[in-house]
Amino acid sequence: MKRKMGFLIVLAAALLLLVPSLTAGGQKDDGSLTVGFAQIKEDSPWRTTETNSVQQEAERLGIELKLSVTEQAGQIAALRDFIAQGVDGILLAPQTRSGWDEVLQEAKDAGIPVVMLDRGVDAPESLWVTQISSDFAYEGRVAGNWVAEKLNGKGKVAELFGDPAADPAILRSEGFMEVMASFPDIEVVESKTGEWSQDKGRQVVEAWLAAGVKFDVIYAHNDGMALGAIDALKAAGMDPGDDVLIISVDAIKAAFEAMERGDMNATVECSPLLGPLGFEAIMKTIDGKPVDKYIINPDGLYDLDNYKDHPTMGF
Ligand code: GZL
Repeated sequence: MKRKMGFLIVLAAALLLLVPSLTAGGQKDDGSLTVGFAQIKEDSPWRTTETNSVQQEAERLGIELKLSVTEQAGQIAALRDFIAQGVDGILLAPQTRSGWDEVLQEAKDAGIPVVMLDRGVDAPESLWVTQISSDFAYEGRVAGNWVAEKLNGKGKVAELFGDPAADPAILRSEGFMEVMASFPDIEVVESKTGEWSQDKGRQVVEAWLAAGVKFDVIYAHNDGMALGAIDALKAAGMDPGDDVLIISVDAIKAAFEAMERGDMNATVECSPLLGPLGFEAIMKTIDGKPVDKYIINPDGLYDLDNYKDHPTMGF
């Protein structure tokens, strides 16, 4: 009987030693961190560059990165999975502005800091640490002022909208229209979503051309849709960059190549290199240090006069 009791005591002690390493989520015995990143499923060079920035920074810092790439519904499920795993922090690139309150509350209740990467949400500021992004309304105003100058205050503009539910699209349009309001002789004749994609952007412009819509400028909320517009104008025998001016946002390499060919006229920079800032915000929060609620990346406009000045000729 005594031998049996002794065995049970040894077994219990061994289990107690094992339990912490089996039950802790991201908390590693060596003190290293585990961070979940809920990225948007989107086939775009901008999005790929952002993901690479996060992965490279995680590797540099020795942080275990759990990457999920899905549409918004999948992003909510990914956050719940990260919470269940007990990660130390979450990076979220929110596909849309709304729908986050409940899961962000769950993360807060679990004591897990959430950093918004490259877009904003309409959830209460108390539920997330910081938003790290460009100032999208400013980008829209920069584009609007460029258009007003190139048109000498008179002409027709067609707008290729991003995802109407997404923060950058909503604000890039608001900023642009704010400037257009000061130019009564500039008419925005069309505004339609190209869903951030080159293929859909091409389809939208093809339909405008087929319907006989006339415009002097296309303002696209991202370079992908602008490249689609270029495809459509060329297929119609037109000369993009001359017959129709093209301005967009993102400053991806393909936009600089299009400017080099004379197919495109301008792009407003929107840096995807957000990994370092994202992890810095998480680590400062874990260390109890203050983090600004909005960390805004500065943007510049690159057109045919200065595109060669960009340090990397695009992202
Ligand atoms: C902006 C980012 C946008 C890019 C688009 O921070 O969210 O998402 O401008 C992409 O190219 O769809």
